[in-house]
Amino acid sequence: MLDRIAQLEEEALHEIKAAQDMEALKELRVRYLGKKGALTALLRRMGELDPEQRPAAGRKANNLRKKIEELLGCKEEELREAAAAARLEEERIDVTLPGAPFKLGRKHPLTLVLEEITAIFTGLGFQVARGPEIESEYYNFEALNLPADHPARDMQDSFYFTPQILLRTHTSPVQVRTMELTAPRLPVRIIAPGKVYRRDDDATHSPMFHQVEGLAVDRGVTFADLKGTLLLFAREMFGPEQRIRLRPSFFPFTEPSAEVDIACIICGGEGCRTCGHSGWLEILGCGMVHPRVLEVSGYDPEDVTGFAFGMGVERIAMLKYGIDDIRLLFSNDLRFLRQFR
Ligand code: 2U9
Repeated sequence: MLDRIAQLEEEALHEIKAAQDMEALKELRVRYLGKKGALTALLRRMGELDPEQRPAAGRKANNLRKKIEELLGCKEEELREAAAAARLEEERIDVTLPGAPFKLGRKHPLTLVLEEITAIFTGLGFQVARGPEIESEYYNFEALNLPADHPARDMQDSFYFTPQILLRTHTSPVQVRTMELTAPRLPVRIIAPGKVYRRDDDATHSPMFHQVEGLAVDRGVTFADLKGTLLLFAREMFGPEQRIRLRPSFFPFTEPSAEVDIACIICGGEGCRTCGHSGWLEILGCGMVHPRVLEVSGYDPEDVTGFAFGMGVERIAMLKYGIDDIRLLFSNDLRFLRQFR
């Protein structure tokens, strides 16, 4: 009997060690420990032994059962780990491989131009001011010296919510609001970039477009300061050799007023189709802030003066990049948009 136990032990150890998978282990468990298993059969035959041999044989057989159970458990664990490791190896990710290419977007040409204009003026000490796109007729017209019978006030020319509330037609209300908050402190040096709205729609006009307006108020600000500032702007924007020309004009909110041209960037001033054979291209309007506008905004026109200017961002972008239809800027055609960096 003891020999048989020793033999079973050797067999079981060997077979468990050699088992390749869970299926084989299961089969071994049944073969040794199952109801009809070898060890079970052996235990049943204990009765055949002499009574004095039984305890020792029984202990041995029970120890072997425990040992086999332990070995099966260990082997099971071992097989499970090996299977998991194999699966990991199979699914291994090479983190050093280059990633899937990521398509970078780019800035809209209007954003590029707006940022460029902003950088030029912030470099001169102007601060960026903002305000609402839905405005009152007071800030949009009244405070800016646009009388009630001015054509810009016509229902046909602006977008009204009510007779008192409309989409701003320029960013000038921002400067009025800023002066109200700032007065009587000096100086005021701000630019107001943003969207504006007018009932216009053709190759060079869009019902929504962008302006950058500027305002400088202080004691002793002159027309020469205005001209110098705009010459510097033109040279930063269109090249260091740029020349500008000022022509008298009229705006209700400035006096005197002027329109500013640069030498044609296509022909250099020779005359071509782009400049209508004049050699000059209009880029912005400007003037000295009207005393009434200073006054309603909280400044004493006897004490301070100011200059102001306004430009359409779309117009600057169209000139700079040679774009002939404003609608290209708003139609989201990637073939067009991809050209700008
Ligand atoms: C305040 C006082 C004065 C802003 C100015 C212009 C001249 C001008 C146009 C350019 C093309 C509008 O986009 S456009 O159609 N603007 O010519 N704008 S002076 O003057 C101001 C603004 C605010 C308080």
